[in-house]
Parts: sequence; C-alpha cells; structure tokens
Amino acid sequence: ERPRAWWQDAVFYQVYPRSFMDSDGDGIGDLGGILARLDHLQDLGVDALWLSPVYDSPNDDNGYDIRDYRAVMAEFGTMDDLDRLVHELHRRGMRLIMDLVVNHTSDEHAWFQQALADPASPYRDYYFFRPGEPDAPPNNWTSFFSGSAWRWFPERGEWALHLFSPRQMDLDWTHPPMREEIVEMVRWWLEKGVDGFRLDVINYISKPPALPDGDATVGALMEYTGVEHYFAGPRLHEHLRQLRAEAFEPYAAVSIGETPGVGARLGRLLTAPDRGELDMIFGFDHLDAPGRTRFEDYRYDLRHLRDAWTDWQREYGATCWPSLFLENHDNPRMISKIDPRPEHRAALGTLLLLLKLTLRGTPFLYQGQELGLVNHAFSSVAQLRDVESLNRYAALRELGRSDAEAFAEVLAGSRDHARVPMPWTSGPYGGFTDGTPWLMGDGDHEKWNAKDQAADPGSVLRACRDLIALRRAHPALTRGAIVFGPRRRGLWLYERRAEDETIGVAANLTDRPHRWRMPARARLLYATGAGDERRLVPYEARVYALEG
Ligand code: ISL
Repeated sequence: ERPRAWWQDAVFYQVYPRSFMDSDGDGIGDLGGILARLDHLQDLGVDALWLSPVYDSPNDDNGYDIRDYRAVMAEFGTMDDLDRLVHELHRRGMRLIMDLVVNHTSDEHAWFQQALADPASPYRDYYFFRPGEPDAPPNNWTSFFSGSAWRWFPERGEWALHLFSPRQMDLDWTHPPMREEIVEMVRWWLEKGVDGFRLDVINYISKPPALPDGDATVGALMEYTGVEHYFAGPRLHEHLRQLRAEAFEPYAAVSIGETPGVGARLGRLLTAPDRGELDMIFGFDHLDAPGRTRFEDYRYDLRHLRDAWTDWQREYGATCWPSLFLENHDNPRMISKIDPRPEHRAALGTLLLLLKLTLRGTPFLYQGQELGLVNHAFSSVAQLRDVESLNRYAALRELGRSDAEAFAEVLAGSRDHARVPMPWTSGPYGGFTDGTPWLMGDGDHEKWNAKDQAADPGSVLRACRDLIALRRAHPALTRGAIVFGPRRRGLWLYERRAEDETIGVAANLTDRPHRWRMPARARLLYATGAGDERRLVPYEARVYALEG
C-alpha cells in the first residue's frame, strides 16, 4: 500500500465561485467573496477547497469553457486575488485544488482561433477538424448538451468536434505538442502553490482516431450516442500516466478525475496506486437509481445508495481510495431527490453528511450541503441560466413537447438547483450580493441560511461541524478498515476498525421508525435524532465506539 497521503485524511469542500459570495455588487460571486468567507470554512473544519473553474472564459458553460488557462476570469477578480487565496488558505492550514478542464477549450481560446484563421496553423492538430458537407456531420455522435457533437465552420468548410456545447471544442490528445502544452500549464499552476486538481471529464480525453459511429441502441439507453467509443478510450491510461509523471508527481499534487460512466472495475484501474494514474475518481453510479436518469422525477431510495456504495467499497478493497460525494454543481440537491417533505429535511440532510463523514474514503462537501439546501422552486424556464437546461428545453420543444412537459423534465435534473447563490443571512438575496444575483433564489433563505444555523444548536450546519470534529477525533473513521454488517431491510450497518478502536455506525435509511439493537459494550458517540438503544427515528443515524 502507498504511504498515507494528506488527502486521505482531508475533508474537501467544493466552491462554485459564481454562486458562493459576491464582494463587489455585480451579482456574481468572486474571489474576494471567497476570501471574505474563509472563516465559515474554517469553522466548519474542512481541510481543502476545490474551486470550480476561475480561468478567463466567455462563460458559455460558466467557466468550463476556458479561453486562457493562465488568466483569471475578470468577473471573479485578478491573479493577485487568486495568489492571496492560496496564501490565506495555506496560512490557515488548508489547501486549494483547481479545476482542470482539458478535454476541451472555449472556441475563443487562442489555439482554436488561430486554427480557424489559418489553414497552415500548427494549432489545427490540437482539435478535431474534419472536412465534409454542411448537412452531413462526420459521425453520429451527440453532444451532452443536445444535438450533434459536430459544429460546422462555413469559413473553413469543416466540422469540429464538441462533446459539450458548440462553444467547447474537443482537444485532440493524440497530438504530442498539445499534451506538452497542457503539462507545462499544469506545472505553471503547481509552481504557484496550488495543491492539486480535479480533472474535468478526464476519462473522455482519448478518442479512437477513426471516430467511428456510435451504436444507436447504446445511445438510446444512455442518451448520448458515441459514448462507448470515448468513455474509456484507447490511450486513456497512457495519457493519464504522462500527466502524472510529468506534472503531478514532481509536485506531490493530488489528482481527482471526474469520470462519468466509469464503474468500480475501471475505477480500480484508474486509481490503483501502483499504476500511476489518478489518486481518486468521481464516479456517478450512485447518484441515480438503477435504470433512472437525472432528468426523471422519481424518489431515490437510500437503500440504493447503500447497495451502490457497498459494492464500490468492496471492489476497491484496501488498495484504492474512494471519493465520497453526493452533490456537486451538476446535480440537483440530494435531499429533494430522496424525500422532499419539509419535516424530514434537517434529519435527512444530517444523515447524508454523517454517511459521507464515516465511510471509508475522502468526503467532498458541495457548498450548501452543510446547510441542508434543497432544490429551488423555479416556476418557468426564463429563470434558468444553465446551457444544458436551456438546450434541453429547446430540444424537447422541437420534439413537440408542451412547455409544461419540457419544463417539468428539465426541472427534475437542472444543474441550476445547485447553482443558486449561497444563503448567508435572512436578508435580501441571502446576503450573497448587494446587487442583483445572476441566478435568482426562491426565498427559502429566509429560514435556511448560514447565520441563523450557526446560532442554532439543532441545525444541519452545527451537526456538520460536530461530525467533521468527530471524524478528526477518531482516527478509525479515516484510517480504519470498513466492515459491513448484515443487510437488514432499511438499515445500514457498518464498522470502521483500526488497531486501537472500532467505531460502529447504524443508519435508518427510511422515513419510518426502525428497530435495531445497540451492541453490548458500545458507547454512544453521536446521534442525529431522538431514538434510543432499540429504535431509530426516521432517517436517524447513530455512531458508537465498541469497547473491549
Ligand atoms: O451533464 C452531464 C450529462 O448530462 C454529465 O454527465 C456531465 O457530462 C459530466 O458531469 C461532466 O461535467 C463536467 O464537464 C462539463 C461541465 O459542463 C460540467 O459542469 C463539469 O462538471 C463540461 O466541461
């Protein structure tokens, strides 16, 4: 096994900068806002921040379309602000990881602009340009944001590939000079003192050079035609090893791959320490029930989480290290998906935090999860801002769906639920901005905000702080092996076993009281609800130390 690394003991917190805190009144969160809220993060007890992209970008996909990898988005501040953030975090004993988006660049990136302007440009090989006719794209691949994955450039009489929006052009990783530039750029950031990266859709970077048609039946099932050709492409492992050897390893930087569609088996290949690829990955299998997709409105049964995560933890064994996350900026709030009834909100929010903070792996909190935030009550498509939601709505309308039908489908999965600005106070716009927020909330902040929860010992925020402290106080929760108890109806039972200590967890995954029995010689360390030694109330979890 590898020597223990800092990130295995760390709790991460994802900041979506546009929606975290606005310091200059333009309605858009910024680096100054993050700097002003570092106390919140420190009080919470988190060890590291993951910043969604803050690079210069025309914001077709809120920064996931990068125009300049070495500049800071003007709306977010300056490079000085970013340097200050690194400094301030390090001063507090915290770390910073950035988002690395290298499957694609913005169409406004200088590489792409030069490739367009000059047929002899060396940058042509950085992208997938293909000749053709305006009505016949080179293959049948579809974009994750609706329609064909090919954009026609009349000025060139060529197509170019984009798996995401038509303004996010895919990079061709078979081309060595392009890879060199990426390595140089990553090293440049690491020289600045950044501690690592989350790698955006990194499993999509290797495409088979022939770009074969996708199987339409696979496409129908997964909604995205062509994905079987690139979700684990021919040179994926090789490219990851180059990145690690030439960029991450010399700086001891942590690497977390965002890898949609990757199951536990492939996850092991990507994260086994002796293979030299990634430290951790984000798989998404557990975020929806089997056979369901994000755009379906259904109730997610927590027993599915138990089954999915148990499988991952078993498959990973003692060798690989799991990431533990339930939300991010691309997914609706989990509480809403499981049980939207307000009377269960706090209990459920606390239970989800407890599970993440007691299982084996590195927990990632997404902003607002520490407050038990839920989906927003958007009432029309005009309130949405996300390119995926807007494109999907338009595509559904074109297919003949009514406004109500199209809106309902988009609403079930919209990424904007998680992107509504953070509620800091009960004041106007939750104290997020003195101006007008770029994306409007629905008034929920009057009751659910950081300030009021900090003062309320029964709040989700206070529970979150306590649970992070509990994790820190009991090394078995970070270093212990995980042993699962018998699968019993709506219960999730597991233990974390270290040499000198065993910690047990019992969680009621249902909305009804559940019988259980606290083991003999167990000392209660934490309870999220008002149950007792024989009964857990709905969504209650208990943590105990086993003595002897
Ligand atoms: O949104 C999806 C499909 O509808 C996801 O599978 C998505 O492809 C995946 O989560 C990738 O997300 C990442 O890359 C995107 C960006 O829009 C997301 O915000 C980012 O997290 C393109 O850069």
